[in-house]
This record gives sequence, structure tokens and C-alpha cells, in this order.
Amino acid sequence: MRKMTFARDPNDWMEQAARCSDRLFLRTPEGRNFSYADLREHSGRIASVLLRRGVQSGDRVAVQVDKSAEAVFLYVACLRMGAVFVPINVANTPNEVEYFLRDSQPRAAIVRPQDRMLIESLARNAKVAWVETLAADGTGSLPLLASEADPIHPMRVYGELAGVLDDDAVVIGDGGDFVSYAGKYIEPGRPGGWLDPGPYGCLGTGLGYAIAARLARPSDQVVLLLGDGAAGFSLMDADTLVRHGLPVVMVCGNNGIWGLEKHPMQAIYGYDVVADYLWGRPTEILIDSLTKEDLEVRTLRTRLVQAGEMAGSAITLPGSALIAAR
Ligand SMILES: Cc1ncc(C[n+]2csc(CCOP(=O)(O)OP(=O)(O)O)c2C)c(N)n1
Ligand SMILES: [Mg+2]
Repeated sequence: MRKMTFARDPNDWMEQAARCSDRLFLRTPEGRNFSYADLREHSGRIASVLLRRGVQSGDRVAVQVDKSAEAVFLYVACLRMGAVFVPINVANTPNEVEYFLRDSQPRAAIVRPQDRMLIESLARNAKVAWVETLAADGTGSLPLLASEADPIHPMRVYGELAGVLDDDAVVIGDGGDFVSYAGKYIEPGRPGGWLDPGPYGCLGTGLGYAIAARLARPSDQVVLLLGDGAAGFSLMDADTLVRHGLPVVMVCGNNGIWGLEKHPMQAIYGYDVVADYLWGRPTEILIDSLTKEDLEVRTLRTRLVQAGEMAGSAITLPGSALIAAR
């Protein structure tokens, strides 16, 4: 009889299995098929989100979700990185869930979207900082942080940023929908680490804040997250950054619309006015008229290139204009 060999390290097992990449790993009742190569890819993507949010080998990840292929990928992701998967039965009461969270002290809790509000307050009591969602159909905030969608989903931008921001980074948001996601997903490491246009949401403050932040914190990362509409209010101040030698990284959510105006108009009235740009992509046009040799501009729609490349003054993201004043 042929002797079977078993890989002890989940990563070895994954590599072995993915060699027969077409081999079926899982078929769901709805007829979705996943090969071993899919398993490697999906679990790897989830593992990279967990890593970027600081989950390390030995950390616990509490999971209270319905059965799904994605829940299996999450489980395998934990195995691959040596994290401890703490399954919590969906039938557990809130008191029981709070007990499990307090007892296991997980780095992250992954829950059903409908339970998020409830669990977030339990998680706060249990000092669990990070809660994401995963639904039975595979949707939710956890998969979006690793989304492969093209054009890029804003959540992916923030999923990538989370891994490269220092604790003392100053992150500035100026924009509509693009920045709403940032507000939710970027956790300032210390007071003063997050600046936005405040309760009245007056767009156009971002460049001024960036100038001030760079002067006040000369050696910290300063990152400006701009909607393309917001960029239209004050992008000319990139020229000020350049003239005064103030390096700042700007990531522009370049969707060609005033999204936060357009979508509510569509929802309430069934039509929208003014919210679309009349020509092309104005962010690039505006940048063209600035002192371009001192600005590094990259527009990448299809590919993620070295998202972690933030050491100098540049981070590169797809579907977003990246502007770095040098
Ligand atoms: C000074 C000012 N004018 C108008 C508005 C109304 N307003 C809110 S969001 C928004 C559009 C934002 O578009 P963009 O920055 O492209 O972000 P998106 O929603 O497309 O991600 C506008 C015009 C505002 N908040 N402040
Ligand atoms: Mg926009």
C-alpha cells in the first residue's frame, strides 16, 4: 500500500493541494465550485487582510457567522497564519458571546452583518478593537477589504492602507462617499491622527490641513484622502506644498462624480443633476496644469502595484490617482 504523507504546516498542505489546481475542493449547495487553487487564493487574501490589521500568529480571531464557503476560507486563513480560530455558535445569547469575547480576548471578531451593531457594543465592553462582517452569501465587510473588484472598491483602498500606516500617521479625509469609508476603516493611532471637514462637511479643507499637518509633524506620515470632487475645491494648493517643499501623499478616489450628492438624488428623486463631471477626469486635467515635474502622479485602474510602498512619499493604488508632492 502506498504510504500517505501529510503536511503538518498548513502552508505546505496548501501548496501541495494547489499543485493539482483544478481539483475540486468545495461545491456549495447553490452550485458554486471552488478548486484548491481558489482555496489558496481566497484564504490568502483574507489572511493578508488579517495581517494588515495586526493579527499575528497566536492571536485569536472570534467568528460567529453562518456556514459558507467564505467561512471555510476564513478558517483556513487563520490556520495559514497560525492564528487561533474561535468559533462561536450563532445560537449563543449576547451574554454568552460577551463572555467568549472577554475570555478569548481576540484581536478581531467576525460576525454576521445583521449582528454587527449588537456585537460591536459587546466587543467594546470586552476591549476587542476590530469587528468585521461576513454573510452567508459571502458578502460583508471582511471580503470587501480584500476585494479584487475593478474599478477598485474604496474598502480595498482602506484595507491596504491599514497595513502601511504608522501609529503616528496623520490621515486627512476630504470628500464624499470615498471618505465615508475612510472614516469607518482608518483608526487613528493617537489623538490628532484623523482630520476631516467636521460636522458641516465643508469640502476643500484637505489641502490646507495637509500643509499644516506636514509643518506640525515634520517626520510623520501625512496622507490626504481626497474625493475627486473635493480635489476640485483646493487641489491648486498642491502647488503650495511643492513650493514649500512639504511632502504629502494624496490618494484620490477618482470616480468622476460627486457620489455623495448623486446617489441620494437618485434614491430620493429617481434622477440627479450636476453631480457628474462634464468632461473626462478633471483630477488629471487639473494636475496637468500644476507644476508637474515636482509631483509624482500615478493613475492605476487595473492592478495593485506594491501597495506597501509607502516608505518614501508614495503609495500606489488602482482606480485612484496617486499624487505625491516631493
Ligand atoms: C464647500 C462644499 N460644497 C458643497 C458640498 C456638498 N457636497 C457634499 S459631498 C459632495 C460631493 C463629493 O464628491 P467627491 O469628493 O468626488 O466624493 P465621492 O462622494 O464622489 O466619493 C458635495 C458637493 C460640501 N460638503 N461642501
Ligand atoms: Mg467623486
